[in-house]
Amino acid sequence: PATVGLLYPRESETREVRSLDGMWLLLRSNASDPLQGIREKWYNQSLRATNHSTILMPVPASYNDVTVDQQLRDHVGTVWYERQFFVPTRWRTDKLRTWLRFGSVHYQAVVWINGQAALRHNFGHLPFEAEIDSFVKYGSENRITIMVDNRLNNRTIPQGKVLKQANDDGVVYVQTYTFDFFNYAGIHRSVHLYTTPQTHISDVELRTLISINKIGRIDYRLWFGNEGSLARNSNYVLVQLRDETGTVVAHQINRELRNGTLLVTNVKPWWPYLMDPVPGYMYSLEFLLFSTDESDAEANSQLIDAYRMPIGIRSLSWNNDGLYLNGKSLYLRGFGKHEDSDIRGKGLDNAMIMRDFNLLKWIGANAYRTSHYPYSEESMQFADKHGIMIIDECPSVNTDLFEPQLLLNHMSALEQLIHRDRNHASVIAWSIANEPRTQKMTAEAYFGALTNYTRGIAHGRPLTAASNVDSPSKCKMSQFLDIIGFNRYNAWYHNAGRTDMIVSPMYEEAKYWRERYQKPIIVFEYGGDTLEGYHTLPAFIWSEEYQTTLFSKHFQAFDKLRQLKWFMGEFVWNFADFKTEQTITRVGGNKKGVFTRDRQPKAVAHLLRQRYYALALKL
Ligand code: GCB
Repeated sequence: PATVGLLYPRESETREVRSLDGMWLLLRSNASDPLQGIREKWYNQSLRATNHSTILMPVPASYNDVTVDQQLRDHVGTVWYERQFFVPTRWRTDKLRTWLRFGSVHYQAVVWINGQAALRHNFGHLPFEAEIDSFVKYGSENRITIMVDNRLNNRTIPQGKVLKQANDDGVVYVQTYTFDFFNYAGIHRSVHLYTTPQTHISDVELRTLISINKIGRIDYRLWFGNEGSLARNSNYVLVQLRDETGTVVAHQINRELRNGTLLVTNVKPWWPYLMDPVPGYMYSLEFLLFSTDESDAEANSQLIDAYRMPIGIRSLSWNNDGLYLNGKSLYLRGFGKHEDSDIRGKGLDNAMIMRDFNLLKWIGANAYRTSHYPYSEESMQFADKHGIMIIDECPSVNTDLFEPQLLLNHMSALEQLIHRDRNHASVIAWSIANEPRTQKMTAEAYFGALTNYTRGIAHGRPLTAASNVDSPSKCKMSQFLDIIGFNRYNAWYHNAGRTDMIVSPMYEEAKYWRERYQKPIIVFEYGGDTLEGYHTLPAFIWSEEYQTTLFSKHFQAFDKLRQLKWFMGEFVWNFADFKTEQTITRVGGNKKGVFTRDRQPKAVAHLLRQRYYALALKL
């Protein structure tokens, strides 16, 4: 679909990319009147020209924690953003197409260019774009206006409920939700303006494989904008693979234009961190679209479009006992994470991403789950580059009230996620949901249909999900999955304080899931809230000692489970502390982090580091 941003915008000799990040204007609509801006037609003029007061707001960032205004932090409904931009006349004279792309906006976005509705999108955490040539004024100033609506209802992914409540000032709308992270909103990731030629490469799909004799195989498929102008005898694509030094190691001239296969001898496979001295080896794959003069073939070729992308070459396979990368069985040492930090909320921050990857490597992890929504494209590129494997989760969390419109939206969220991330070497599985209410009867038909659909577009990856039903036999979803994941909080939500009740329940439960479904088993969440600097001896809940004891007991269970070939990995909840909605069970947010919210280690980090390195190096 035209509104789904597919290829990451990259500069080349035929493409320009401009950033629209920076300071935008923000205007909050009346809390009791989310459609105020539509009625008053705020898109028709600058927000400054309305008689409401605007503030400056950085993009990318969540708007909630930037100001000291409680109403903005807790706002339910719409806010409007605006900025000006220029489009050079040259883009028209050169007959370029102009695209506007949002990395993500949470949750619903409607975009106007110079007062004309240009695009809309309905999910957080996923990119969207549109061609905007017909809306822009070349060689002069343009205005972009966007309405962002953060309301979640029983058909959004994830679900929520907006309640109308009486308060001291009259009535107020309150957003409620059952998931355990703050519903940050705003323009969360970068905004780009970019160009392509009229005829251009519009989408790329890759699959890679490594055969025993060190031959790498890349199967690719291409799509083009303005496809009708291309013909077999007057166009071709030069496909070149370059290694990290820039040397062309494989190339091909493709006159079929659509599909092709590239073979690489002596390939350097993509390996996860600590599985090889050179993890995350990335080649660059280059697609050069040419037009030729029929009379003399390639000699007079003209370059039409050039697109280059990083690519890691590896094989991925699975069976009922495990997941295999380049033929080697994987044991995942990982985390559930969040995109969350002070002030910027869920706003993209490359320094934070870099810090997180440095910590992941410091601690010896090799994987994380993008709990509970797709993470930034930039972080996916980092994961490729650092050899960190990704369980890629769609934004469905605590799904309830399984009904047809929700199912369609859930399918769409998965389609958009897979479409965006299918070419990443780091992605080893799709997680279709976190803790849906799968004990309900209606969950069975829902997940049957959802997995059936997703399997058709899964692009060589297994399907998984995180279940938390208390008994495997009651889960109406797991029967449809390739890898069974479960979340369990022994000595926290179950038997708080009882670190003597971890090893056996964890071991027995994993075996129970296995017996029931005969699939590989992974623990996606375990942990306990811990206030950094709070020490108790003997260990007491919320102390650093308690977290350390709780982890070490889990390690005993995992070590027993590792003797069984189907046990695939252990993911801590959580990598770092993160913000939640206000509740009496959360002091300043969820504190189950191994790192604090500002990414410094708690005591348990050192213990986990010993374990993860020992596992990696098979000590
Ligand atoms: C869970 C959820 C996660 C929560 C966590 C907790 O099971 O999947 O989103 O943050 O428990 O700490 O309660």
